[in-house]
Amino acid sequence: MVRHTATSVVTIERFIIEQENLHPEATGQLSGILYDLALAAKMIANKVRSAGLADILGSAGTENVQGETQQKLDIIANEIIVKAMDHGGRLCAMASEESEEIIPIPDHFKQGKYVLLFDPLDGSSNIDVNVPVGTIFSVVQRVTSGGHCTMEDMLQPGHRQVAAGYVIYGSSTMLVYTTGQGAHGFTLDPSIGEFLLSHPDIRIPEHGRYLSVNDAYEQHWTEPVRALMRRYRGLDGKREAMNVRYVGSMVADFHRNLLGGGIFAYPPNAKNPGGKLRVLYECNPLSFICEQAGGAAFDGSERMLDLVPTALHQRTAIYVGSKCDVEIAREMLG
Ligand code: AHM
Ligand code: MG
Repeated sequence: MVRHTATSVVTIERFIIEQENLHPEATGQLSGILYDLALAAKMIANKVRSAGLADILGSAGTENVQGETQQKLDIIANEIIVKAMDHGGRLCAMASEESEEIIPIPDHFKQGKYVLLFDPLDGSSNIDVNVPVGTIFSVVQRVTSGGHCTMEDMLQPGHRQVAAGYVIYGSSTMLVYTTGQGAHGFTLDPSIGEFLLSHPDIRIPEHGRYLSVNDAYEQHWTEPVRALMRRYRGLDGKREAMNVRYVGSMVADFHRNLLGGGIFAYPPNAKNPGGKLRVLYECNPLSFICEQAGGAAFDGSERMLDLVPTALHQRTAIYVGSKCDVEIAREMLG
Protein backbone atom coordinates (compact mmCIF):
# COMPACT_ATOMS: atom_id res chain seq x y z
CA MET A 1 0.00 0.00 0.00
CA VAL A 2 1.15 3.55 -0.79
CA ARG A 3 1.88 5.55 2.40
CA HIS A 4 0.90 9.20 2.63
CA THR A 5 2.17 11.77 5.09
CA ALA A 6 -0.34 13.23 7.51
CA THR A 7 -0.29 16.55 5.72
CA SER A 8 -0.79 15.41 2.13
CA VAL A 9 -4.28 15.80 0.72
CA VAL A 10 -5.17 12.70 -1.25
CA THR A 11 -8.10 12.90 -3.62
CA ILE A 12 -9.91 9.73 -4.60
CA GLU A 13 -8.51 10.11 -8.13
CA ARG A 14 -4.94 10.20 -6.86
CA PHE A 15 -5.57 7.23 -4.59
CA ILE A 16 -7.12 5.15 -7.38
CA ILE A 17 -4.16 5.90 -9.68
CA GLU A 18 -1.66 4.99 -6.98
CA GLN A 19 -3.47 1.72 -6.32
CA GLU A 20 -3.53 1.00 -10.05
CA ASN A 21 0.21 1.66 -10.31
CA LEU A 22 0.81 -1.18 -7.86
CA HIS A 23 -0.42 -3.47 -10.66
CA PRO A 24 1.63 -3.00 -13.84
CA GLU A 25 -0.77 -5.32 -15.68
CA ALA A 26 -3.80 -3.09 -14.93
CA THR A 27 -5.49 -1.58 -17.98
CA GLY A 28 -7.11 1.31 -16.11
CA GLN A 29 -10.61 0.07 -16.83
CA LEU A 30 -11.45 -0.67 -13.22
CA SER A 31 -10.06 2.72 -12.18
CA GLY A 32 -12.32 4.33 -14.76
CA ILE A 33 -15.34 2.56 -13.27
CA LEU A 34 -14.44 3.84 -9.80
CA TYR A 35 -14.03 7.46 -11.00
CA ASP A 36 -17.39 7.34 -12.73
CA LEU A 37 -19.02 5.92 -9.61
CA ALA A 38 -17.49 8.69 -7.50
CA LEU A 39 -18.96 11.24 -9.89
CA ALA A 40 -22.39 9.56 -9.76
CA ALA A 41 -22.15 9.58 -5.94
CA LYS A 42 -21.59 13.35 -5.94
CA MET A 43 -24.61 13.85 -8.17
CA ILE A 44 -26.80 11.64 -5.96
CA ALA A 45 -25.50 13.37 -2.81
CA ASN A 46 -26.66 16.64 -4.30
CA LYS A 47 -30.18 15.27 -4.86
CA VAL A 48 -30.34 13.67 -1.41
CA ARG A 49 -29.33 16.98 0.21
CA SER A 50 -32.39 18.72 -1.20
CA ALA A 51 -34.77 15.85 -0.42
CA GLY A 52 -36.11 17.72 2.61
CA LEU A 53 -37.27 20.46 0.29
CA ALA A 54 -39.72 18.06 -1.35
CA ASP A 55 -42.72 19.91 0.08
CA ILE A 56 -41.50 23.09 -1.56
CA LEU A 57 -40.03 21.64 -4.73
CA GLY A 58 -42.61 18.85 -5.10
CA SER A 59 -42.56 15.34 -3.62
CA ALA A 60 -42.60 12.12 -5.64
CA GLY A 61 -45.62 11.89 -7.92
CA THR A 62 -46.53 15.58 -7.58
CA GLU A 63 -45.60 18.48 -9.83
CA ASN A 64 -42.94 20.99 -8.87
CA VAL A 65 -43.18 24.73 -9.41
CA GLN A 66 -42.00 24.33 -12.99
CA GLY A 67 -44.87 21.90 -13.60
CA GLU A 68 -42.52 18.90 -13.91
CA THR A 69 -43.57 15.65 -12.30
CA GLN A 70 -41.15 14.71 -9.51
CA GLN A 71 -39.66 11.25 -9.48
CA LYS A 72 -38.90 9.19 -6.45
CA LEU A 73 -35.32 9.70 -5.34
CA ASP A 74 -34.37 6.04 -5.73
CA ILE A 75 -35.44 6.16 -9.38
CA ILE A 76 -33.46 9.36 -9.89
CA ALA A 77 -30.39 7.76 -8.26
CA ASN A 78 -30.81 4.72 -10.49
CA GLU A 79 -30.88 6.87 -13.63
CA ILE A 80 -27.87 8.89 -12.49
CA ILE A 81 -25.80 5.73 -12.11
CA VAL A 82 -26.94 4.15 -15.38
CA LYS A 83 -26.19 7.35 -17.31
CA ALA A 84 -22.82 7.83 -15.60
CA MET A 85 -21.75 4.26 -16.33
CA ASP A 86 -23.20 3.12 -19.65
CA HIS A 87 -20.87 4.84 -22.12
CA GLY A 88 -17.37 4.34 -20.69
CA GLY A 89 -16.61 1.16 -22.66
CA ARG A 90 -15.70 -0.66 -19.47
CA LEU A 91 -18.96 -2.45 -18.67
CA CYS A 92 -20.84 -5.10 -20.60
CA ALA A 93 -23.97 -4.85 -18.44
CA MET A 94 -25.40 -3.63 -15.18
CA ALA A 95 -27.99 -4.89 -12.71
CA SER A 96 -29.82 -2.75 -10.20
CA GLU A 97 -32.15 -3.39 -7.29
CA GLU A 98 -34.52 -1.01 -9.07
CA SER A 99 -34.63 -2.92 -12.37
CA GLU A 100 -36.26 -6.30 -12.84
CA GLU A 101 -33.95 -7.37 -15.68
CA ILE A 102 -30.29 -7.01 -16.64
CA ILE A 103 -29.53 -3.47 -17.88
CA PRO A 104 -27.64 -3.93 -21.17
CA ILE A 105 -25.06 -1.47 -22.47
CA PRO A 106 -26.60 0.14 -25.57
CA ASP A 107 -25.15 -1.21 -28.83
CA HIS A 108 -23.76 2.17 -29.87
CA PHE A 109 -21.37 2.12 -26.89
CA LYS A 110 -18.31 -0.09 -26.60
CA GLN A 111 -18.78 -3.23 -24.48
CA GLY A 112 -16.26 -3.76 -21.70
CA LYS A 113 -15.22 -6.72 -19.60
CA TYR A 114 -16.84 -5.76 -16.28
CA VAL A 115 -20.31 -6.05 -14.78
CA LEU A 116 -21.68 -3.51 -12.29
CA LEU A 117 -24.34 -4.49 -9.76
CA PHE A 118 -25.82 -1.83 -7.49
CA ASP A 119 -28.49 -0.64 -5.11
CA PRO A 120 -28.87 3.02 -6.08
CA LEU A 121 -30.44 4.24 -2.83
CA ASP A 122 -30.65 1.72 -0.05
CA GLY A 123 -32.94 2.54 2.85
CA SER A 124 -34.81 5.08 0.73
CA SER A 125 -37.95 4.68 2.85
CA ASN A 126 -35.97 6.61 5.50
CA ILE A 127 -35.54 9.73 3.40
CA ASP A 128 -38.75 11.36 4.60
CA VAL A 129 -37.44 11.37 8.17
CA ASN A 130 -33.92 12.55 7.29
CA VAL A 131 -32.13 9.32 8.17
CA PRO A 132 -28.89 8.51 6.26
CA VAL A 133 -29.30 6.45 3.10
CA GLY A 134 -26.67 4.92 0.86
CA THR A 135 -25.61 3.61 -2.52
CA ILE A 136 -23.99 0.16 -2.66
CA PHE A 137 -22.03 -1.25 -5.61
CA SER A 138 -20.21 -4.39 -6.69
CA VAL A 139 -18.00 -5.06 -9.72
CA VAL A 140 -17.18 -8.48 -11.20
CA GLN A 141 -15.41 -9.47 -14.37
CA ARG A 142 -17.58 -11.08 -17.04
CA VAL A 143 -17.10 -14.83 -17.46
CA THR A 144 -18.70 -15.24 -20.89
CA SER A 145 -17.06 -13.92 -24.01
CA GLY A 146 -18.36 -11.99 -27.00
CA GLY A 147 -21.72 -10.28 -27.46
CA HIS A 148 -23.89 -9.13 -24.60
CA CYS A 149 -23.42 -10.30 -21.03
CA THR A 150 -25.73 -13.04 -19.84
CA MET A 151 -27.19 -14.09 -16.50
CA GLU A 152 -24.09 -16.25 -15.99
CA ASP A 153 -22.00 -13.09 -15.76
CA MET A 154 -24.34 -11.66 -13.10
CA LEU A 155 -24.73 -14.73 -10.90
CA GLN A 156 -21.21 -15.02 -9.56
CA PRO A 157 -20.34 -15.69 -5.93
CA GLY A 158 -19.12 -12.71 -3.92
CA HIS A 159 -15.53 -13.93 -3.67
CA ARG A 160 -15.18 -13.13 -7.39
CA GLN A 161 -15.81 -9.41 -6.83
CA VAL A 162 -12.94 -7.24 -8.06
CA ALA A 163 -14.27 -4.10 -6.40
CA ALA A 164 -17.09 -3.11 -4.09
CA GLY A 165 -18.10 -0.05 -2.19
CA TYR A 166 -20.78 2.09 -0.66
CA VAL A 167 -21.59 5.73 -0.32
CA ILE A 168 -23.28 6.99 2.82
CA TYR A 169 -25.23 10.22 2.55
CA GLY A 170 -25.03 11.19 6.21
CA SER A 171 -23.95 14.28 8.11
CA SER A 172 -21.15 14.17 5.57
CA THR A 173 -21.02 12.10 2.38
CA MET A 174 -18.51 9.28 2.51
CA LEU A 175 -17.42 6.72 -0.05
CA VAL A 176 -15.78 3.51 1.15
CA TYR A 177 -14.41 1.03 -1.37
CA THR A 178 -12.15 -1.94 -1.80
CA THR A 179 -10.41 -3.53 -4.75
CA GLY A 180 -9.11 -6.32 -2.54
CA GLN A 181 -6.26 -4.33 -1.00
CA GLY A 182 -7.92 -3.15 2.17
CA ALA A 183 -10.96 -0.93 2.63
CA HIS A 184 -10.50 2.81 2.30
CA GLY A 185 -12.82 5.69 3.13
CA PHE A 186 -13.12 9.12 1.50
CA THR A 187 -15.11 12.09 2.73
CA LEU A 188 -16.67 14.53 0.29
CA ASP A 189 -15.39 18.06 0.82
CA PRO A 190 -18.40 20.03 -0.45
CA SER A 191 -16.38 23.23 -0.82
CA ILE A 192 -14.23 21.72 -3.59
CA GLY A 193 -16.49 18.85 -4.68
CA GLU A 194 -13.79 16.20 -4.13
CA PHE A 195 -13.71 12.98 -2.15
CA LEU A 196 -10.61 13.17 0.08
CA LEU A 197 -8.93 10.21 1.75
CA SER A 198 -10.08 10.35 5.36
CA HIS A 199 -10.07 6.70 6.49
CA PRO A 200 -7.15 4.78 4.93
CA ASP A 201 -7.01 1.04 5.55
CA ILE A 202 -10.04 0.72 7.81
CA ARG A 203 -9.76 -2.07 10.41
CA ILE A 204 -12.90 -3.29 12.14
CA PRO A 205 -12.32 -4.17 15.83
CA GLU A 206 -12.20 -7.96 16.40
CA HIS A 207 -14.90 -7.78 19.10
CA GLY A 208 -17.70 -5.34 18.60
CA ARG A 209 -19.63 -2.91 20.73
CA TYR A 210 -22.78 -2.72 18.66
CA LEU A 211 -25.55 -5.16 17.77
CA SER A 212 -27.78 -4.05 14.90
CA VAL A 213 -30.88 -6.17 14.43
CA ASN A 214 -34.62 -5.53 14.10
CA ASP A 215 -36.04 -7.03 17.29
CA ALA A 216 -39.61 -6.63 16.12
CA TYR A 217 -39.19 -9.95 14.31
CA GLU A 218 -38.13 -11.87 17.42
CA GLN A 219 -41.33 -13.95 17.51
CA HIS A 220 -40.56 -15.13 13.95
CA TRP A 221 -36.95 -16.11 14.55
CA THR A 222 -35.89 -19.71 14.97
CA GLU A 223 -34.82 -20.81 18.47
CA PRO A 224 -31.08 -20.82 17.55
CA VAL A 225 -31.36 -17.20 16.30
CA ARG A 226 -33.13 -16.19 19.54
CA ALA A 227 -30.37 -17.88 21.56
CA LEU A 228 -27.74 -16.05 19.47
CA MET A 229 -29.35 -12.67 20.12
CA ARG A 230 -29.56 -13.46 23.85
CA ARG A 231 -25.82 -14.23 23.71
CA TYR A 232 -25.04 -10.86 22.07
CA ARG A 233 -27.12 -9.12 24.70
CA GLY A 234 -25.20 -10.85 27.47
CA LEU A 235 -28.40 -12.52 28.73
CA ASP A 236 -26.94 -16.04 28.88
CA GLY A 237 -24.02 -14.86 30.98
CA LYS A 238 -21.47 -16.00 28.39
CA ARG A 239 -20.33 -12.61 27.15
CA GLU A 240 -20.58 -8.95 27.93
CA ALA A 241 -23.74 -7.28 26.63
CA MET A 242 -23.45 -5.38 23.37
CA ASN A 243 -25.21 -2.06 22.82
CA VAL A 244 -28.16 -2.25 20.45
CA ARG A 245 -28.16 0.29 17.63
CA TYR A 246 -30.54 -0.11 14.70
CA VAL A 247 -31.11 2.68 12.22
CA GLY A 248 -32.97 0.51 9.69
CA SER A 249 -30.78 1.80 6.89
CA MET A 250 -28.22 -0.90 6.18
CA VAL A 251 -25.41 1.35 5.01
CA ALA A 252 -25.70 3.50 8.14
CA ASP A 253 -25.81 0.49 10.47
CA PHE A 254 -22.97 -1.22 8.63
CA HIS A 255 -20.80 1.90 8.53
CA ARG A 256 -21.11 2.54 12.26
CA ASN A 257 -20.24 -1.07 13.05
CA LEU A 258 -17.32 -1.09 10.58
CA LEU A 259 -15.73 1.85 12.38
CA GLY A 260 -16.83 1.05 15.95
CA GLY A 261 -17.00 -2.74 15.84
CA GLY A 262 -20.10 -4.90 16.05
CA ILE A 263 -22.44 -7.04 14.05
CA PHE A 264 -25.30 -6.31 11.69
CA ALA A 265 -27.78 -9.18 11.54
CA TYR A 266 -30.83 -9.71 9.39
CA PRO A 267 -32.04 -13.25 10.13
CA PRO A 268 -34.92 -14.90 8.24
CA ASN A 269 -38.37 -13.98 9.60
CA ALA A 270 -42.00 -14.79 8.74
CA LYS A 271 -42.27 -11.84 6.33
CA ASN A 272 -38.91 -12.64 4.73
CA PRO A 273 -38.36 -16.40 5.19
CA GLY A 274 -35.21 -16.34 3.06
CA GLY A 275 -33.93 -13.11 4.65
CA LYS A 276 -34.67 -9.64 3.29
CA LEU A 277 -31.44 -8.26 1.94
CA ARG A 278 -30.24 -8.85 -1.60
CA VAL A 279 -27.21 -11.06 -2.21
CA LEU A 280 -25.85 -9.19 -5.21
CA TYR A 281 -26.61 -5.56 -4.40
CA GLU A 282 -26.29 -5.40 -0.62
CA CYS A 283 -24.79 -8.46 1.06
CA ASN A 284 -21.90 -9.32 -1.26
CA PRO A 285 -20.40 -5.83 -1.56
CA LEU A 286 -20.66 -5.06 2.17
CA SER A 287 -19.27 -8.51 3.03
CA PHE A 288 -16.27 -7.98 0.73
CA ILE A 289 -15.53 -4.64 2.38
CA CYS A 290 -15.97 -6.12 5.84
CA GLU A 291 -13.57 -9.01 5.13
CA GLN A 292 -11.04 -6.55 3.69
CA ALA A 293 -11.27 -4.60 6.95
CA GLY A 294 -10.54 -7.76 8.94
CA GLY A 295 -14.16 -8.69 9.66
CA ALA A 296 -16.33 -11.56 8.47
CA ALA A 297 -19.73 -12.28 6.95
CA PHE A 298 -21.94 -15.33 7.23
CA ASP A 299 -25.28 -16.16 5.62
CA GLY A 300 -26.54 -18.53 8.31
CA SER A 301 -24.92 -21.61 6.80
CA GLU A 302 -21.72 -20.59 5.01
CA ARG A 303 -19.36 -17.70 4.31
CA MET A 304 -21.45 -15.02 2.62
CA LEU A 305 -18.98 -14.62 -0.23
CA ASP A 306 -19.19 -18.33 -1.10
CA LEU A 307 -22.95 -18.31 -1.68
CA VAL A 308 -23.59 -19.11 -5.36
CA PRO A 309 -26.58 -16.99 -6.41
CA THR A 310 -29.23 -18.46 -8.69
CA ALA A 311 -31.40 -15.37 -9.25
CA LEU A 312 -30.66 -11.70 -9.84
CA HIS A 313 -32.77 -10.41 -6.97
CA GLN A 314 -32.06 -13.29 -4.60
CA ARG A 315 -32.36 -12.51 -0.90
CA THR A 316 -30.44 -13.99 2.00
CA ALA A 317 -30.00 -13.85 5.74
CA ILE A 318 -26.81 -12.07 6.80
CA TYR A 319 -24.56 -11.69 9.86
CA VAL A 320 -21.74 -9.29 9.05
CA GLY A 321 -19.21 -7.42 11.17
CA SER A 322 -16.45 -8.03 13.72
CA LYS A 323 -14.71 -11.36 13.24
CA CYS A 324 -15.28 -12.76 16.75
CA ASP A 325 -18.94 -11.77 16.79
CA VAL A 326 -19.60 -13.38 13.41
CA GLU A 327 -17.74 -16.45 14.66
CA ILE A 328 -20.30 -16.77 17.46
CA ALA A 329 -23.09 -16.76 14.84
CA ARG A 330 -21.24 -19.45 12.92
CA GLU A 331 -20.91 -21.61 16.04
CA MET A 332 -24.51 -21.20 17.15
CA LEU A 333 -26.23 -21.39 13.75
CA GLY A 334 -23.85 -23.19 11.40
P1 AHM B 1 -34.57 -1.37 0.65
O1 AHM B 1 -33.51 -1.95 -0.24
O2 AHM B 1 -35.95 -1.61 0.15
O3 AHM B 1 -34.30 0.07 1.00
O4 AHM B 1 -34.53 -2.22 2.02
C1 AHM B 1 -33.32 -2.45 2.64
C2 AHM B 1 -33.36 -1.88 4.04
C3 AHM B 1 -31.99 -1.87 4.66
O5 AHM B 1 -31.35 -0.64 4.44
C4 AHM B 1 -32.30 -2.08 6.11
O6 AHM B 1 -31.22 -2.67 6.78
C5 AHM B 1 -33.49 -2.98 6.08
O7 AHM B 1 -34.13 -2.74 4.85
C6 AHM B 1 -34.46 -2.71 7.18
O8 AHM B 1 -35.48 -3.62 7.15
P2 AHM B 1 -36.52 -3.76 8.36
O9 AHM B 1 -37.35 -2.52 8.35
O10 AHM B 1 -37.31 -4.99 8.06
O11 AHM B 1 -35.73 -3.90 9.64
MG1 MG C 1 -31.70 -1.97 -0.76
